[in-house]
Amino acid sequence: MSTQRSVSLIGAPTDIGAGARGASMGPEALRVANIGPTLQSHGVDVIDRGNLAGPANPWLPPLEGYRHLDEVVAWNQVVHEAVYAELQGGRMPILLGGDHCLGLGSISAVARHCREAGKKLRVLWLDAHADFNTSELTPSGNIHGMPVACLCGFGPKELIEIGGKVPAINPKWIRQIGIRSVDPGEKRFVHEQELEVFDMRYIDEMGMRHTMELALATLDANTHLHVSFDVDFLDPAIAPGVGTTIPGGPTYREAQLCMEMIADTGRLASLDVMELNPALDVRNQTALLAVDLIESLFGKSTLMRK
Ligand SMILES: [Mn+2]
Repeated sequence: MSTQRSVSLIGAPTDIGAGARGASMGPEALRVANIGPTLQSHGVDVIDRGNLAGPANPWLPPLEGYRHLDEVVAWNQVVHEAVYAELQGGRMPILLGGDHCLGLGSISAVARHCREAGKKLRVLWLDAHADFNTSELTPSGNIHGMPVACLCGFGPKELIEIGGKVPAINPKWIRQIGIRSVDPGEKRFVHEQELEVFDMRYIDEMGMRHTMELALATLDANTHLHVSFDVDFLDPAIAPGVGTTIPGGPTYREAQLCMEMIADTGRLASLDVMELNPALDVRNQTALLAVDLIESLFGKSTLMRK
């Protein structure tokens, strides 16, 4: 069993859904950190599709609970089409974000592909935040805090309908890992919708190994595994280059174990690498770390395993 060996890199250079500027530079920072050649060195066939294009960031205040809604819709549509096209072509899309609002375009495309191919879908959401806000619950109006809610059918019509089925996914297909910052109203909604959340308290008490065993349980040969990796998942001590750092995230070793256990399933079929913000990084260290972790997702292992 091995992870797909044909990969397409898709850059989405925008910070349209974020509360800080700079994630628009994420794709280039990942390229500077050698994401393509690094995957190639593990025998992966890599095509870099370059960057998608979409509207500029007008940097306006929220309107009726949403910031930049029209532009967020436009970006998610192009992301959806690009990710869907790669899956149809039998390649694994790796979305280089870009802020996490684009997880909607990406995962709605994955869900559409799975519906048509008769596959089951499991989504691992690695993040400090649940990203389960709605316009009524959000304190900020930043849509990068809403993609999971939108995927589950809660959000503006133009967004939740991307992909042609509402809801795009069932909350039962999601496992959230690393969560440590949830707004009060959002917390109630997470419980109401019965999202399966392995928060940092759970990881502290039970360990990353047990967490990942549960998050990856019941995958079978017909399961498409999608990983949506928000770089703010990581502890800010090792990953300063994000706009929404929250203390108390997974350490380097915990993050590696998380990625290695995903790799061991052999089921990884699509990936988002989101919220990397080079404007806040230190000598590209967060991009280099992200690439190091992605290598582990593709089966780089420490020396004792053959
Ligand atoms: Mn996120």
